Amino acid sequence: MNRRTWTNDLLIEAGRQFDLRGEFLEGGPYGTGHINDTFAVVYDQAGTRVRYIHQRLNSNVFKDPARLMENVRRVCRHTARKVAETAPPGDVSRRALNLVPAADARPYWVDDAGDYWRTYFFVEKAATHDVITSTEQAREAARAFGIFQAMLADLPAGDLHETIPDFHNTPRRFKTLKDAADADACGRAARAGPELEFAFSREPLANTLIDLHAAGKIPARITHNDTKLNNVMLDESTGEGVCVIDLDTVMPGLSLYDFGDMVRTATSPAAEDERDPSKVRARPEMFEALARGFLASAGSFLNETERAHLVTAGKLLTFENGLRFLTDFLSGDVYFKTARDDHNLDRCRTQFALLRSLEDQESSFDKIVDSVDSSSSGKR
Ligand code: ADP
Ligand code: GN1
Ligand code: MG
Repeated sequence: MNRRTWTNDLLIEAGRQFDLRGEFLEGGPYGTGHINDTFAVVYDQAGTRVRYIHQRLNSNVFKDPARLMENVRRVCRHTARKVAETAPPGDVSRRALNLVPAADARPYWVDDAGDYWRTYFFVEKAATHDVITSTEQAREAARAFGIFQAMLADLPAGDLHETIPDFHNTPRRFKTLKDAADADACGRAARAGPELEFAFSREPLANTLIDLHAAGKIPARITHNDTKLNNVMLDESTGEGVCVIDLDTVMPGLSLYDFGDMVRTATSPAAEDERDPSKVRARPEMFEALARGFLASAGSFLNETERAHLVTAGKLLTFENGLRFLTDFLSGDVYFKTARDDHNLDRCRTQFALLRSLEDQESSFDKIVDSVDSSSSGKR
C-alpha cells in the first residue's frame, strides 16, 4: 500500500497508537527536515495544551527502521541519564529527547501502509534555526553538539547499529556522483557542467579525513553525524543550546564530521537552497564562535590532529553535501525532499560557493583555530 497522505484522522490514529492522553486539538506538518515526515500535534490534557512530535520515518533512506529505533531508544535513554545528573532541576526533560512508547511498549508504530512512526515529547520554549544570525547562536549550537559527543563517549560502540552504511565515506560519495554523471539517467548532466567540473577538480579533498583515520591519527567515536544547525534546539529566551535532536545517524564516526557540518550550516548568511550563490560566504566570526563552542565542550577529548583539522572538516563536509545534492539532482531527486525544479542543483551550488569561500580564507581560519585553541587550552 502507498504511503498515506496526512490528514487529521491519520494523526489522531497515530496519537491512539502512542496512547496520547486527552483530546486531539490540532496538528500538521512541521519543520524543514529533508528526510522524515514530521508533524506537530496539540492535545488538550485537563485544560493544558500539550504538544508532541510524530515522525513518519523515510523508508527509502532507512532500510531497517526497527533497528534504527533500537539505536534511537538507546541514545535517548543514555543521554537522559546523563542529563539527569547535570541539568538544572525542572529542566531535565527538555535537555534530551524523550520517546513516547507505543501502546505495545515498542518505540514505534507501523501503520497499515508499512510506514514506521515514532513520537517525542515536544521540546518547548526552544527553537531550531535554518540560518543563524548571531555568534552566540553558533557558539551555543557547537557547545551543545560537543556536550552531546561527550555524553556518548561511554556508550559502547557495539551497542549501536550502522543505520546508513558509509554515511560519511566521502570517496564513495565521490564515486557515486561519477557513476550518476556517467549514467545520466534523467538527461540532466548537461545542465550541471560547471558543477561537475568543480566537483571533479576537488577529488583529493574527499580522502582527507578517511586517510587520517586509516593512518590511526584520528579515532572513531560515537558521533551524531548530522549536525546541521537545525538539528539542535536553542532556548528561546537565553539562547542556550538545550537539546540535540535528529538522532537517526548517531553511530560510530569521526568527531570532525560533526564539527565540519556545523561549519557548513552556520557560517553562511544564505540559506542552503539560496538561488543566488553570490550571497554565500563563510563568515569568520561565525567560524570563530563555532570553534570556541566546540572546543569548550569537546576540547578536552580531541587530540592534536583533530584540533589541527577543524577547517579541513568544514571544507570536507561542505564538499560532501555538494556531491550528494548534485548526485540527487542527476538521479531525479530521489533522496532529499525537494519543493521546486532544480532544488538540489541550487543546493549543490551553495555548497560549492561555500567551499570556495572556505578555501579562500583557509589560512586565516587556521589562525583563528590556533588562537581559540591556545586561549581555551588554559581553561582545560
Ligand atoms: P529530519 O530527519 O527530517 O531532519 P528532524 O528530526 O530533524 O527530521 O525534525 C525536523 C524538525 O522538527 C526539526 O528541525 C525541529 O524543528 C522539529 N523537531 C523535531 N523533533 C522535535 C522535538 N522533540 N521538539 C520540538 N521540535 C522538534
Ligand atoms: C539531511 O535530516 P536532515 O534534514 O537534518 C541529511 C544530512 C544532510 C542534510 C543536508 C539522514 O539532514 O545528511 O547533510 O540533509 N540526513 C540524512 O541538508 O541523509
Ligand atoms: Mg533534521
